[in-house]
Amino acid sequence: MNSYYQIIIAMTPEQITNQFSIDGTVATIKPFGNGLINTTYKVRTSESDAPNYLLQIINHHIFQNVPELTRNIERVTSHIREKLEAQGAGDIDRRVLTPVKTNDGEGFYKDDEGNYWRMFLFIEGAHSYDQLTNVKQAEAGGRAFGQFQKLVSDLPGDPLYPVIPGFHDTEMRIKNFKERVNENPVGRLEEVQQDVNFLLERSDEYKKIIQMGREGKIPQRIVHQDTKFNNVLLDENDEVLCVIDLDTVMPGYVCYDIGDAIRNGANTGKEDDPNLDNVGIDMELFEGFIKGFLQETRDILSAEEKATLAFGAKLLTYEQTVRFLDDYLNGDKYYKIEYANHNLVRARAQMKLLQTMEENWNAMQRIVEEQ
Ligand code: ADP
Ligand code: GN1
Ligand code: MG
Repeated sequence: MNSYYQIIIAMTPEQITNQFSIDGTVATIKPFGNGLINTTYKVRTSESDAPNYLLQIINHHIFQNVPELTRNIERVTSHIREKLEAQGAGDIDRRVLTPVKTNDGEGFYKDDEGNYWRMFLFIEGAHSYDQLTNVKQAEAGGRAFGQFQKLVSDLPGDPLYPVIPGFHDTEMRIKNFKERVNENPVGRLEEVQQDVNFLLERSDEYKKIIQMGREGKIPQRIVHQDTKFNNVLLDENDEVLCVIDLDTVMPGYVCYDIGDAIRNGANTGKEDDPNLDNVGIDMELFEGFIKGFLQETRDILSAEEKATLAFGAKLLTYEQTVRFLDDYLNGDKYYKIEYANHNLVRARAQMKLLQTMEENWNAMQRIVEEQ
């Protein structure tokens, strides 16, 4: 099987944009952003009064039910828009993603090669960062996902469709990982046996959240589930505009969102840092994320949920280590890679981050308790 991110595009970019109901004339279409899953382009129009657009190929190997995925995003974005309108908020086109329909009124266009395309209004004057540089940004990141949580907490109607079933179900991730280790499909196990042991020694500890959910101790909520800092758009003054990349918005537990935000954002190094000396939990950024998140969500979280927030950071870092190593053992099918052992470098950087969280565990818990 080929990798999930390899695509064949036979149509010209203009033939694609012609399928969508857009204003203005397309001037340029250029690759955009640093996502690991979808393929993204910025579409500029020539007229000064016509908007620019964001064009994406949805990775349908990963998101296998694109119609339901699209319906989730339509429900979530229109609910947020209605709430912002009711609150009298200004600048709404920059405060929530606006999906663009095809000429047939659909939310996506499927080409003859089987690629699923979609468009959003391009949010102007916004930027996202791959890495944070200060505590103000960490608080903004925490607030962004806290606000999102509040905005979607009263979404009416049926539960959202589980686009990737068990996305953060650690029990299932561990089960799949053990199977991959046993199968050793591309013969890479020997080289990573110590890393595998490190993860499996901890497997029971990280089943806790799924077990608490099953026992009814914490509620399922609508959560974002992919809370990387480059999925937050900020304005010129680094104030929050909105969160984007809504593909994984579905039922889950609240600690997933703050946990993944900290995993990604409160690291002194990069997610794929080859120099492990750079990698570690930055406790000031950790505190910033927790503070910003609780500012927005204090009133809606139960005491039990609040008590899971610091654990969420360890949990999502553990899970991400498992996911990167699993993909490495599987021959690099899921994540886009830039060089041969990129997934192994990523896994080891995440493992180092987890070790530093374990070392700082008491302080992490205290920070949450003091908020
Ligand atoms: P992926 O799932 O591959 O991460 P994203 O939806 O996050 O894809 O998009 C990739 C990048 O494009 C984001 O990190 C952000 O910088 C930028 N981006 C996404 N949507 C918009 C938008 N509507 N307006 C402006 N920039 C956007
Ligand atoms: C992927 O799409 P992107 O780059 O925001 C992944 C996340 C991982 C992240 C690691 C659908 O996020 O779960 O945490 O890479 N998204 C999916 O960088 O698997
Ligand atoms: Mg993204």
